[in-house]
Amino acid sequence: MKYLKYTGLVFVMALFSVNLVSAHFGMLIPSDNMVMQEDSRKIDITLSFSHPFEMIGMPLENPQTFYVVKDGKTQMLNESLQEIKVMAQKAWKTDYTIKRPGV
Ligand SMILES: [Cu+2]
Repeated sequence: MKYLKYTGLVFVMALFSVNLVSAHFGMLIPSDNMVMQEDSRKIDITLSFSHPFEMIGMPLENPQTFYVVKDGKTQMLNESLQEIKVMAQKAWKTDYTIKRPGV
């Protein structure tokens, strides 16, 4: 019985790790994850789609909507998106200027 339980656990772990490694992710990565007082207020945001653990890129089509919401107000960022390549596949980039803390 003890053996069975252990086998079950290993099986669940194997299932989980296989899922994690073969999973694909939509990634939105800022060039700086903590903007301090003395840092530039302008950050780059990269949008991509891939299997990052295997370094396999997949094309990300131009998003229909891409925006920032602050105090219930929506700022559209679609027009600022520039096409780039991430892991040899179509991806997007934008500059975003932070105006004040909390944005
Ligand atoms: Cu996938």
